[in-house]
Amino acid sequence: MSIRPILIHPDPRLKKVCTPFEGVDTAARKLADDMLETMYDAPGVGLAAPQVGILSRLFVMDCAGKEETPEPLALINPEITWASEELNTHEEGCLSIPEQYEEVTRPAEVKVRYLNLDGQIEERHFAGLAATCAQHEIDHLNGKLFIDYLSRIKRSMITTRMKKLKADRARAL
Ligand code: GNR
Ligand code: NI
Repeated sequence: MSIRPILIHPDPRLKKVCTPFEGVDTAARKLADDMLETMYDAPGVGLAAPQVGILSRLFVMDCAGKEETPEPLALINPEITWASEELNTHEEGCLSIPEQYEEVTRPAEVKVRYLNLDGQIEERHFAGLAATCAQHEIDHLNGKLFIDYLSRIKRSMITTRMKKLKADRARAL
């Protein structure tokens, strides 16, 4: 297992529509393992493949509470098969947009169908933080970031901050 560097917005790779997997092989399992390690190290509750520069339809998540048993999940070719009418507003953050938090409104509950690491079809029902997280991750696979739900002015302020952060980090190298 290894920790992979997380891309910071703005980056053209975070704007791409990712490609589905044709099947689940060792390379996919290794990528999922690395992404889980990278996510726990960050730390975060989710991580999508494009955030580590891989433009494939895979994300990992673990929304178990601090005192609960960890529940690592890897979802390949995920699709939302049902979304509740009821909406939920949650403060979101993103490992590709460090330290910026804003409220986003999304369906409160979703069902997601996907392939697990054994290549079998599974479907899960998510609510609460897990529902928000799964939708945030699927957005990443479609080149969409949570700041795309904000006003242009908020989005451009955040983008300016991130450009500065990237410049500072590059200078520190
Ligand atoms: O760690 C994360 N926390 C989070 C909080 C609220 C809504 C979404 C998220 S996902 C984020 C990790 C991340 O950037 N995943 O793409
Ligand atoms: Ni994110």
